[in-house]
Amino acid sequence: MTDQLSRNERIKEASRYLRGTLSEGLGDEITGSITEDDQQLVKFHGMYLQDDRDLRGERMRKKMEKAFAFMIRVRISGGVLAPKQWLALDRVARVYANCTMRITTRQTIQLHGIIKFNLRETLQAIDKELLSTIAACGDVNRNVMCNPNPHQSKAHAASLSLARAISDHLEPRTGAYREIWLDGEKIAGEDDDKVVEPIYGKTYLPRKFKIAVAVPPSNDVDVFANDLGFIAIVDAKGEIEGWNVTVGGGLGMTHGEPETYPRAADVMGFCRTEDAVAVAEAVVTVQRDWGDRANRKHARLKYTIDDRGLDAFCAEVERRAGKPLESARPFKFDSTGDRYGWTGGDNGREHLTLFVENGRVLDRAGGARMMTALRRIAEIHDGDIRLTANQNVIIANVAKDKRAAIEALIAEHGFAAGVSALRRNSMACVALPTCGLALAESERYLPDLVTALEQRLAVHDLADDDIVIRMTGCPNGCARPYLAEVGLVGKGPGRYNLYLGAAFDGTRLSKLFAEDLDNDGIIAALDPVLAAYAAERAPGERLGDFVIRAGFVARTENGRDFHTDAGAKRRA
Ligand code: SRM
Ligand code: SF4
Repeated sequence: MTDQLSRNERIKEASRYLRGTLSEGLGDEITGSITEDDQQLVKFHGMYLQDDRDLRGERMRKKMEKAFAFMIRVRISGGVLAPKQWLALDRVARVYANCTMRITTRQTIQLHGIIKFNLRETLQAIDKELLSTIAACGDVNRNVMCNPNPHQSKAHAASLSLARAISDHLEPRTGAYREIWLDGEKIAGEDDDKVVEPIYGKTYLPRKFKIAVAVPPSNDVDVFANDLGFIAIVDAKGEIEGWNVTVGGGLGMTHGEPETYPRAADVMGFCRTEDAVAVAEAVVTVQRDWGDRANRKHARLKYTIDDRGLDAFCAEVERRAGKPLESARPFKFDSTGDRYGWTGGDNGREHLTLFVENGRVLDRAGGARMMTALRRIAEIHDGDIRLTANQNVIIANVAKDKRAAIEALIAEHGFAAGVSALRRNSMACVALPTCGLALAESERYLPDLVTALEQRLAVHDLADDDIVIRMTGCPNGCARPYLAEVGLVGKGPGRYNLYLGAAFDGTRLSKLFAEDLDNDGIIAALDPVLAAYAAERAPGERLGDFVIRAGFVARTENGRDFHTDAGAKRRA
């Protein structure tokens, strides 16, 4: 069997718990890069080696090394930061990175453009504020997401504490992070699996692993996109009764390879709060032992479950957790979006959700200066700052006497203006120029496409309708396009596949509607659909439901039927 293992398995096995030759590579002054094996290992430390793809051609012509720099992703369970922590990340972004902060679709912050020689200082500055980047990437459990909505204070507090408990429990224990990036101190006796990594072992998981905690009616964490999810079941008094457990979500696929597909998670059962961490560990260890370690394209939990069957998987989880799951309880989601503007909480404090287009926090030349505004808000704010899975920011738990000052800062820095319904429901992944896997633009293009679509929506009298639109630069699905009512997925430079028919509440995946479209092609393909929606929809019917009823696309039930399209599509 061993000779079938993927290359990454060998790298992990030989790495001495994620050390590899990272320390030596950091000291190599000849290059801004690190070795190929270390590029895989450094992900477990929350970093990716990238290069500026806008500069590739020019540097190649000049026979220069690529413009290498690192992206680092911070580990922030549930997306909650103290203002001091925000200020530290803001400073690091301005001193060591590219003067922007990027709120991600998993409630954390990425900093781009950090050169190798500044990595240690950057991570030390982050560590000082009790934050780290360990396991923000890599074949381990990542940042655990959690509903950030502070107006349901009790349920939110319980879900945040579960997210943190799971995150802490599943954090890698290796001393490599501290040793390489922080104080250089070697931990004695790091050679016994059971001591060093009791949950993961030497080779960690077969692939990345993602967990989210949702609090209905909001599915703002897109719980069904996660390997493992917990859905809060809340009683009439707002107390948590326990959690429905979901398994097997994941969105990545490869164009032209139908054996890869996005999949929405199944609801597996219900557990009590006191058992939830044990259930999480059991799910993780079954995937550790049953997941495919030969083919990384088939290594996510979604494939393990489809190969073995949900019943067999559930039985093994129950055996390892030492307790059967109860039957799942009824729940209902109503949307995946954020509630913008001010909301009140159970605790008398107020919360302000601000739209951040595609999560990019920066000062725009001649435009809104969001980075400065948020810094100045963090300087006076004594509540917390929450990141949403829709790439937005919440100034949470604002004391009554601070509200006016916060509003004044927002107005002063020019981002008080409202945005259209389509834009506030839009999300794009990073893509070019930093993402090495991008086939097309995303973050730099979606805002313009939205502007063009706003005009078409106005013509059809749909300007005020909430329609979820998401774009990615490749089929990996980082902005969760297959769970958007309108999903656009990069196919090649300037070309996109168009997916329709996902549910507004994030419970159903979409279906391919049209392929290989350029900007005009996207508008031409969508316009008749929007016209039909305006003319024929039933009261309250969402676009994602309408396109199925009207015959534009077939319904996707889960994942294996994602690439099948029963019946001819309706054309206008
Ligand atoms: Fe992602 C890889 C960015 C959320 C599925 N993702 C990448 C990399 C690291 C590219 C790489 O491997 O070299 C991208 C870095 C771009 C850059 O320059 O910053 C990247 N992913 C992102 C972020 C920043 C998108 C964003 O615009 O916010 C999100 C960071 C989340 C975080 O804070 O942890 C991000 N990625 C997601 C999601 C959404 C989610 O988790 O809810 C998905 C789909 C869900 C899933 O995992 O199935 C996602 N990313 C992927 C995949 C495909 C995985 C698969 O199973 O096939 C890859 C490629 C891979 O792993 O091989 C990938
Ligand atoms: Fe990069 Fe593709 Fe993810 Fe976009 S979806 S950030 S292009 S890996």
